[in-house]
Order: sequence, then C-alpha cells, then structure tokens
Amino acid sequence: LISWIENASAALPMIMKELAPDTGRAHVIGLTGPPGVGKSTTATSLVRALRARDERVGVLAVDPSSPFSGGALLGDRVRMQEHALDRDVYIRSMATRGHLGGLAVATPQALRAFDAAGFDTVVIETVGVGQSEIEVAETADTVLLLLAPGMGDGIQAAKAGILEIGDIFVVNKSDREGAQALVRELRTMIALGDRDAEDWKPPIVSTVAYDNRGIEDLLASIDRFRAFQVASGRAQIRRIARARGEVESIALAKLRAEFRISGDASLNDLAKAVSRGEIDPYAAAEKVVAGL
Ligand SMILES: Nc1nc2c(ncn2[C@@H]2O[C@H](COP(=O)(O)OP(=O)(O)OP(=O)(O)O)[C@@H](O)[C@H]2O)c(=O)[nH]1
Ligand SMILES: [Mg+2]
Repeated sequence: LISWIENASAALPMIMKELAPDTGRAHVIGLTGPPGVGKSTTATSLVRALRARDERVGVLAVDPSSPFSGGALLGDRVRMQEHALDRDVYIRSMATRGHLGGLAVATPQALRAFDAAGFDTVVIETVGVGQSEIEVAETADTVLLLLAPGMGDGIQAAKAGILEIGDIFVVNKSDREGAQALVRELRTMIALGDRDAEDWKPPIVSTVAYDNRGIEDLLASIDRFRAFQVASGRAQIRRIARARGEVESIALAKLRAEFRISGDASLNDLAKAVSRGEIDPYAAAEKVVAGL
C-alpha cells in the first residue's frame, strides 16, 4: 500500500474508500528536529519501550536522508535490526518522487495505511527545517521536537518558528556538554511564549537515546499529553484540522494536474500576450482558471 501511495497509484481513491472505516484509532507521534540530533535513535528506543507494553508499532521516515532509507550508517541499521524479526513492528521510509503535492499528500495517506493495518502507535520522523516538514509534523497527534547541545539549536529553532509546534521538547545527547544550558534556554523560551493558563505547558525531557536513558520519562510525558488532549477535546480538534489539510492538499494537487493537462496550452498564448503588454497577468490568470 505504501508503495502505491509513494507512486501516486491511480487506485488510491478506491483503496482509501475501503480503508476509511478502519481508520481513526492509531496514535501518531511526530518526531522532528534538525539533522543528526538523534531522531532515528530515539524512534528505535521508543519502539522498544512501546513493544514492552505490547503495542503494535509502525515507524515512517519521510526524510530521504534517513538511516531507515538504506543510505544508512551501518550502526543505525544494526540498531534497527533488533526489531527486524518482530512482526508487530513495521519500519518504512517513504520517498515521494513524482507525487503531485509531495509529502503533504503522501504522508497522511501512508498514516491511513498504518492505521487501518491495526498499529496502535505510528512514529513519523521528519527533519524539521522547512515548511513542508512542519506541515508533516502537524499531521501528528503528538509532536516531539528534538534538539541536542552544541549546535545552537535552541536559538535556531526559535527563529524558524518551530518551537511552537513542539508538544514535548526532547534534549537528546544529554551525555554531552551543554545539555543543561540548552534545557535552561528552552525553559526560558517556553515561558516567554504566549500561552493561556489552561494551555498545555510543554515539558522538557532529557534523553540519551542510544542508551535508552530518559525514554521512560519521555513515554510518561507522551501519555500525559495524550490524556490532556483527549480530556480537553483538543485531540479531536487536531484530527479535524489534519483531515482538512488532507482534503485541501488532495484538491489542490488535482487542480494542479488538471491545469497541466488543459491549462498549459492556453497558458503559452496568454504568456505571449502578457509579455507584449496586451493583457495584464491577473486577467490572464482568470482566463486560465475559467477554462479548466
Ligand atoms: N552522544 C550521543 N550521541 C547520540 C545520542 N543519540 C544518538 N546519537 C548519535 O547521533 C548520531 C545521529 O543519530 P540519528 O539517530 O541518526 O539522528 P537523526 O536525527 O535521525 O539524523 P538524520 O535523520 O540524519 O537527521 C548517531 O551517530 C547516533 O549514534 C545520544 O543520546 N548521545
Ligand atoms: Mg534519522
């Protein structure tokens, strides 16, 4: 199914129709943060902790440079092998070549496949630097923002506006110098953010992912956030927002495809006219849209 989603198969509308009644159960955890902070390692540790609770776990890596994609560092591959023979763990990376709408369309559809297949938790790893990664993180029920000391990440993250998307902050590589300083810096930034008293206050969890240190704490924070979201009705609000984004990006991709088929020819002629000053670009755009 995920291969079909990657390749934007023409069968997807039919498949998604069949899957729809079986979706809505999986808890989606988004793992995002700058390159190399330890997202894949943390995902591996989380899988181990969730398996100890007997959950079925899926991992989806949407970053093409991710170790899960096979362009991997040997160490990471060895680490993931711990789960390779476990039939209740499924790990996949996803490319979106040729997919109209790219990740924005493909990611939520892949999550549907995991969900319908009966996974209790799906961990989705993205690199949190660009807008599309932020969009992907927004498809999650719970967003973990990973940072690590020694990169000036705290400040960078604030600049990129990604501090707002974190439900839980993880300071990984806490075995390294500067971890405490980063925690303090984050605490100040969170306190400065404008939040209402009844809003969730994002906790900061310190971890050493490759030693499993702090992972139980992280899981406890995830559980607390989940309970808060469900009790406050925010879990549902986020799901509706996710569905909205899904429909919108599919609709826009469809429009773009139609534009390529029927809008392109008229566009050439109109472009000539615009370049000669015979028509203004707004009027030309109106004509193209009207002709679709
Ligand atoms: N010192 C230290 N190193 C760690 C820790 N966790 C992960 N690493 C190492 O950091 C490196 C990057 O870890 P990954 O898990 O691949 O990081 P990532 O964020 O998934 O990287 P990209 O997917 O490439 O963005 C690896 O060499 C890990 O072994 C940690 O807690 N402490
Ligand atoms: Mg990775």
